[in-house]
Amino acid sequence: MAVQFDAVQKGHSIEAGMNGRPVINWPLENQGVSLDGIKYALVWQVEPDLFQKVPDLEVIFSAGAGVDKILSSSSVPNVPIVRFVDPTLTNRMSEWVCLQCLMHLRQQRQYDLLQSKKEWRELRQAEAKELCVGIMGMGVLGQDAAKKLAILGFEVIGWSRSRKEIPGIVCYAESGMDEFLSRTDLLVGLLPATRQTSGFFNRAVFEKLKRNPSMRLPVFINAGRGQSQVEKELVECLQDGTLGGASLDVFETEPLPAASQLWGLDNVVVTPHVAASSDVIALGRYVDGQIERYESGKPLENIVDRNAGY
Ligand code: NDP
Ligand code: OXD
Repeated sequence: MAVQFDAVQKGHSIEAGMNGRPVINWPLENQGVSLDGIKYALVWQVEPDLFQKVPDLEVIFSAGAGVDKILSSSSVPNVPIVRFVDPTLTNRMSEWVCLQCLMHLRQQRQYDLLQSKKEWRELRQAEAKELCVGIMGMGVLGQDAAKKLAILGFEVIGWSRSRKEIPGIVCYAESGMDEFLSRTDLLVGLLPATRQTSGFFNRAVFEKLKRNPSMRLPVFINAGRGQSQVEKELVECLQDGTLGGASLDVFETEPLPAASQLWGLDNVVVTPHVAASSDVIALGRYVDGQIERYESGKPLENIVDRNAGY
């Protein structure tokens, strides 16, 4: 029996993917029901005392790829936490990242402005191969986006804690950060929210990016977590030309407050944390598959490293 706490999108049911496995939706349907004997929980947002109500829990499944909300709960028990890794999510993220890189390459925001003024004017057109996309966070999502951006013709480089070996993509580890930034026109953030990444994307980082005065560059594109960006400095950098533009799917505070200046800057794309929403049926199928593995004695996959925080 799996308990799904809050991972349902309205109108969709996780059960459709779960191969007949019984599911309790909590707390919507079962307030007051005992959760003794429940072994599996599927969670996204976590109430502070949630896990205390499930004494027999053996595995926690995250309804998303990120687990920061789960790890920030003070009551999280010492059981494996499995994050969601699935082609449906990975493909969606790569679509969003490629879309944003192409929008900035093709200066779509400026053409939108020209259209609003009924102005017929051609802007200088760079080719993808003239721009370097630097991806910070070369995990499941970063690597897939990197490969797809390379197919589109961009020069792609990557940076992560441990250096990766990916044909055709120059990869850096932590110590190579300054060189990585100095080569980057389009900076893509796909980092998890951890103690180490908190406030990471700040003025000091943006100032180290490659300068390219012929286009509105460099550009910051973030779909990792809002906690990794310092929005006050980001806004200032967008206003003083340190950054030529941004595409943001994640924010320090979500929903993005109406008072945020990010809503109104003309070269900033704002999307409401939808770059790669979890597909509910795929999520059900994934959790069912992992439970089947666990119950047949095989190791669970994509277990979170609690010390690293992702
Ligand atoms: P992974 O765990 O596969 O990858 C994380 C990457 O970040 C790894 O390459 C890791 O390095 C790197 N990393 C972590 N901490 C540091 C650090 N301090 N310094 C340098 N590199 C670091 O995660 P995913 O690719 O699956 O997902 C990434 C994040 O994307 C999620 O944690 C989530 O926050 C976000 N996300 C956002 C969504 C959205 O809709 N906006 C949807 C899904 C996910 P190493 O490889 O060495 O471990
Ligand atoms: C995730 C997300 O982590 O949607 O999966 O943010």
